Amino acid sequence: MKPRPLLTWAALSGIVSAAVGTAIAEALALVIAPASSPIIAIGSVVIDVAPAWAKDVSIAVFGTNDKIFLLTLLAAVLVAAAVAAGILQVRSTPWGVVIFGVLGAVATVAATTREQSDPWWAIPAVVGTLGAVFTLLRIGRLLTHWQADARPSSTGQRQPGVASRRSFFVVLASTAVGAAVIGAGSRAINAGSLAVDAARKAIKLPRPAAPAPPIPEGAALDVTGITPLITPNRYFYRIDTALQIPSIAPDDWSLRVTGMVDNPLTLTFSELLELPLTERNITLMCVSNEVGGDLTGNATWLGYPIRELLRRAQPRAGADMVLSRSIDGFTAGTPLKVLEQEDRDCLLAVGMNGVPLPPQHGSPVRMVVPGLYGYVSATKWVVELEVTTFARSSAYWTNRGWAEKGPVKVSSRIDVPTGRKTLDVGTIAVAGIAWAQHTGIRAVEVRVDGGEWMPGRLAEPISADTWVQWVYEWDAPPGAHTIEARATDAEGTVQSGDDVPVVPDGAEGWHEVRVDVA
Ligand SMILES: Nc1nc2c(c(=O)[nH]1)N[C@H]1C(S)=C(S)[C@@H](COP(=O)(O)O)O[C@H]1N2
Ligand SMILES: [Mo]
Repeated sequence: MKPRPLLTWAALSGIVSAAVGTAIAEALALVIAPASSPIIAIGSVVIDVAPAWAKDVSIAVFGTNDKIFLLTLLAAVLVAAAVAAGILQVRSTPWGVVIFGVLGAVATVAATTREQSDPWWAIPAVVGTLGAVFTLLRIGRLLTHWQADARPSSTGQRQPGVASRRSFFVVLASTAVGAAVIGAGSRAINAGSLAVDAARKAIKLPRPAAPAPPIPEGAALDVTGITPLITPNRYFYRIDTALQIPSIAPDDWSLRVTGMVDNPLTLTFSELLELPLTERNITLMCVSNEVGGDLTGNATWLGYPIRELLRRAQPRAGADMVLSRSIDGFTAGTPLKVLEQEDRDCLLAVGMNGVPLPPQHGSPVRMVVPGLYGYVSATKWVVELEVTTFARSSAYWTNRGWAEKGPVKVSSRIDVPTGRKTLDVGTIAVAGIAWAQHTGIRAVEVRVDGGEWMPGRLAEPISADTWVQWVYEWDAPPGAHTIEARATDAEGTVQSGDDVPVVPDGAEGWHEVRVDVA
């Protein structure tokens, strides 16, 4: 009869073997490409194939921590598979090896089908899998020896099996520590890409040829708790499909203008910095922003007007869309007309609030388009502008059920009061922001308990491309109340009160806050 192996040790052998494979893969990804890491490649595939509702649910539940959730989920699946592999293997079946083989195959396919990948990207997954299998066989053998030594001999005496037990634990522990150190270290470097970070910090942004008009005196209202006019970079919302932030050294970056143009061109980073740059305050907005949500930010962007670049490339007749492509494969489809508009500052941005673009906001170059939601316009880590047609091409989110065109809808948000604590009877500042990028805001009104709409006071806008602060001085009587706000844009369009969800082209509805006054 075969001895019954200790399941716990078998399971642990499986986990350590998987850790070895993962560590080898991460270390090899250091030399091949950060995005060839099996964890990142599989996670990126999951993100790309996940249905649109899954994105909405995960953003709703985890907010900008949705990626940590996905990685945790993947780690849990890997650990479960490794436990199964370890247990099946010591039971003298080949199933442990088979499980690792399947995981390796999935990782290989994922890595070699990513944007920008080449056949070399298979190496981390393939060699990592071999490492995991080798470790599993070796530790499994040591475990079997120990178990065999510990079994009663034919004379009925138990052999102590001290030596075999010791070798099992020494190998298991040292392998685990080695894998942890190498794996965690490589992962940290892959995620951070230190050299690229240093190169980003060394970028010297030129002074704008066309500086942003000064912010008017009365643009910021003196109301505690209102959204600050400019969003500091570290508080700026981040939304993208990138499980690992692409790291592009400025010297390696270039932008190609391709497709239906008479004069295809390539622009390098140093060429871009030598062009006359424009600086503008522009409010960026995510289509997934719920009524009252915070997926929006306002920054001072520095960049080159995209219309100038298009003028050089000379789009052909019939083209009506620019498909901008990120280095990681994300695409956005922007109407060519919008990008060519003389009076709209669509930027190929290199600076954000006075510093080179932070990595998570698209370093070294991204697009910023006033008046369109980010998913159709604000491509980060942008490397190509393909001039094409809406009939011929479609972009990342359009392929997943979102609208082809994404103009920002006129909207407003109540920042204060928050409704979290009871307010004192008397004058209360109801205040917030309103936006209708590139059209501008004409009015914000407030009503209480479904009564008359009362005009709020608008701050001085920075420009039509930015949000504007507003306040309504409310003489609050005691009791429980519901406050609502609605904005009207400069063309007279009134913010809709219909309850419209974010899919497919942005939420509608009036933001409402319930307060208690005593
Ligand atoms: N490469 C890339 N660019 C992207 C995205 C993305 O997933 N990948 N998401 C877009 C979306 S949906 C939005 S709302 C904005 C958000 O920009 P931010 O993260 O700098 O706030 O980036 C846009 N650019
Ligand atoms: Mo977005």
